[in-house]
Amino acid sequence: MKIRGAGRIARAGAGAIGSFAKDYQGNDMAAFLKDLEEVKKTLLDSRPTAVSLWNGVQASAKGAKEASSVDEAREILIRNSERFIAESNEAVKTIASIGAKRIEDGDTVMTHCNSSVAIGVIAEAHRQGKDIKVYATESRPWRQGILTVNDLAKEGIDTTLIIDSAVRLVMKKVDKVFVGADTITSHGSLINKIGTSQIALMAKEARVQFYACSETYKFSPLTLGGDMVKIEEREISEVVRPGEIPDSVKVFNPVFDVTPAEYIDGIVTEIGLISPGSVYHVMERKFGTEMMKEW
Ligand code: RI2
Repeated sequence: MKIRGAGRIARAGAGAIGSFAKDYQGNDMAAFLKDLEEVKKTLLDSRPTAVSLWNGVQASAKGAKEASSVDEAREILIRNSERFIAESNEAVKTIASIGAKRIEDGDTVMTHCNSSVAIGVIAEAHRQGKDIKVYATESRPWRQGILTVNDLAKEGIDTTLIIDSAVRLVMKKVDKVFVGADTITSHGSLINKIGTSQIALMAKEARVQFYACSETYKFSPLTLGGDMVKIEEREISEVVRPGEIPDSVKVFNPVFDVTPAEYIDGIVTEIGLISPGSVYHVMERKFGTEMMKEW
């Protein structure tokens, strides 16, 4: 939780592979590959839900096995990692400019949790001179909404913080919802911070457009192979203080939820605004049919 946001987590994972390669001492290829596998496992086990981490780590580690020496493998990994980080930062900027076009002068926008990509879209619309208002949810239990309202206020955007349970009441005033993504599945569902699916449901009921802002490395090729996305559960101490409730009461603290494709009007990516139904085709192009078969 020191690093928050699926994009930042992916860049940190890629950077860690790069650092491992830079610092590695030794010339034995078999030992290098074994150590690399251990590093990958440690990184991937740290956050199970966001596939961005998986994609960032895999993209950075790609080609190591084919190298003819440890030095060559280290160079490949360092290059991969730098490329992933640069492309990831670039994608955030491109999404901001594409997504901002969906926001019109006078719009009221809602966002949830703390997504640097969704904030980028909203901030870009504001920079373009559009007069916009934003409602941002508190996002219990970690209250990342506090980060969001600080980010938006710094940009000079008219921002209102609401508690999560005020979403339905406020939805009447909202024109569009923009949220981030931790993972997008092969059938176009969105996995994002807990509460996102309720917001999408309320947006649909109120005929409010709902957009997910997601770099394509948040698309999960693993889901194409039938894998389920593991929803991270966290400590009950995030929800209640010690002694506050009897021991017999269970606490369930899931961190993410699933928004089905039919609640999503569009996914704003660095390759354009796409429908949830076209996720498969993007995956096919990005990851390659052969590679996808292996997964
Ligand atoms: P960016 C965050 O969760 C939120 O769910 C947010 O929507 C998503 O990551 C994407 O964030 P967490 O991974 O990449 O911090 O848009 O728990 O910053």
